[in-house]
Amino acid sequence: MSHQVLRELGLLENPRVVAEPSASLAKDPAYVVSENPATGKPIAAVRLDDAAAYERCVTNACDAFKKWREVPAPERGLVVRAIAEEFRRLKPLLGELVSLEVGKIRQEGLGEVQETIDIADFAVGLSRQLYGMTMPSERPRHRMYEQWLPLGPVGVITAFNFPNAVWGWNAMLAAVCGDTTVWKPSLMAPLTAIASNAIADHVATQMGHPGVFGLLIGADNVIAERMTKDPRFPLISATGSCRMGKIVGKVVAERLGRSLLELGGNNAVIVDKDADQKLAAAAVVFAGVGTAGQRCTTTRRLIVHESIADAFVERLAKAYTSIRIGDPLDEKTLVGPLINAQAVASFTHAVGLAKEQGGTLVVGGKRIEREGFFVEPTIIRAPANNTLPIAMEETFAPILYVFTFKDLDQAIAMNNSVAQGLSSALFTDSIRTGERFLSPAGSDCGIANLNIGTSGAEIGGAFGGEKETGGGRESGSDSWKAYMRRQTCTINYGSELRLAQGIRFD
Ligand code: UN1
Repeated sequence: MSHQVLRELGLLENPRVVAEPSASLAKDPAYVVSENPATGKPIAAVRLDDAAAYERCVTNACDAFKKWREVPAPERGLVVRAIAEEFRRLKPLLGELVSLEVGKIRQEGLGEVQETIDIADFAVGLSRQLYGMTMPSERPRHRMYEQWLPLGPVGVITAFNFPNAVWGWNAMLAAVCGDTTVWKPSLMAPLTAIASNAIADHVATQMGHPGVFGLLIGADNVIAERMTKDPRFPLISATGSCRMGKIVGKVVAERLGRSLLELGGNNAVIVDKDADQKLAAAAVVFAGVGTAGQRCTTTRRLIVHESIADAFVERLAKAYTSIRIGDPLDEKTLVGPLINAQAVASFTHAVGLAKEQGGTLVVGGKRIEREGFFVEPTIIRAPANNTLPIAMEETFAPILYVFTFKDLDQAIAMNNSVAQGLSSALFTDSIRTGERFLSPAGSDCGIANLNIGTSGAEIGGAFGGEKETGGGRESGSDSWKAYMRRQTCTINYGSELRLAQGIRFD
C-alpha cells in the first residue's frame, strides 16, 4: 500500500528515491532510510545531498531570486494560488504519506496538509496587502514612506513532526514576499519533503518561475551548518529543539544575519475551580496525547485547582485509558507511534526519572509491546510540594505532569516557571480570572488561550513564543515582515535642500 502512495505522488520516478533499498544501500552513508514508525520497517531510501549539490542549489536559489523579486507581488500570489490548488487536489495522498512517514493519525496527516493550504490561501490575499506606511515629513514638499522589498533566498530548517506544514508557513509567505526558499527538512521525513517541495516547484516552473523552491536533504554538518554560515541567506528560519536553536541562532548572529526561531515548548493548561471540566478534559486529552505528544504545542503540564484535582485527574485517567492506540491509518486510531526508538527511550527515561523524583504514575508509563514505536499515554502526579524537576524539560512524548494550585497568581507563576514560553491555556468561567491570565501579569507565552487547549493553533495568528522558544513568529498576522526588508524612502519634490532637525548648513 505504501508503494501506491509513493507512486501516485511521483516519488518512485524521483531520482533521489530508492523504493526497495538493499541492505547494503541502507547502510550507505550517502543515503538515509525513511522508516514507518508504526512498523519500524523501511519505506524507501533517499539519496543525500553533498557539498557540490549544496552549491548548485544555493546558486540556483540566488539566480532565481533575481528574477522572482521583480515579478509583481499579486502575480507571485497567483503562483501560490495554483500551488494551493495542487495541495487541495493531492491532500488525501500527501496526508497519507505524512501518516506513513511520521506516524500521525490520518486526521492529523490531513490536518497538516490543510494547514499548508490555509497558509497558501492567506499568502494569496497577502500578495495584494504587503502594505507600507506613509508618514508626514517635517519638511515642505517632501514625502516620506516605507516600503517592503524582497529579502533574498531564505533557508528553512524544519523538524520531523510537521514535515509539510511548517515548510508551508515559511515557503508560501516567502514566495509572495518575493523570496526564494531552500528547505532543509528533517532526515526523519525526507519523502514528505520531496513530495511537498516537488508540488510547489512543479507548479512554479510550469508558470515560468523555476528555482523558487529549492530542497536540500542531508546531514546537519553538510547542509544545515553550511546554510547557517552562508551569507547568501539573509534569513534562516529554523523550527526544532531549543538545543538546535541555540546553535543556529549563534551562528547566524555571528554573521549578523536574521534568524527566525520556533523552538521547544513546555506548555501548561491551568484548570480553575469554576472551569467547565468536561470541556477542559477534552481539550487536555487532545493537546496531551494528540500527535503522540510530539507537537511543540503539546500540553505537558496540567496545573489544576486543588479543590477539583482528584476528580479532574480521575476524569482524565478514564479518557487516557480508553484512547485507541494503533495503526495511524486506521480511522479509529487516536494515537499513533512515536517517531523512533530513541523517542521511546526518552519517554521511558522521563517516566523513570519522574518516579524517582517522587511523582506518582496515574496511568500509562510503559512501552507497548508490538512492532513500531508505541507508548502508553501517561499521566504523572507531582508530589504535594509540586517539585518535579523532569517536568521542567520538554520530552517529546505523551506524558502529562499534574500540579495543583491554591490561587491564580501561584498558577500563573507555575505556568511561567519553565525555560520555554510557547503556548498556554486557562479554563475558567470567570472574566476576572481570564483577563488576569491575559494581562501583563499573566502568561508569558507567545500563545495564551482561554477555554481552548494549547495545541492546534489556526494559521491566521502569528505563531511562536518567548524565552527559549526563540522569539520568532511564523504563519499569520504580520509574520510576513520577517521575510522582507523594510526601506524608508524620503522624496524631495521641491527645489530646495531642506535638512531635517532644522539644521542650517549654508
Ligand atoms: C509544531 O509543533 O512545530 O498549533 C507546530 C499547533 C500546530 C502547529 C504546531 N498548528 O499545534
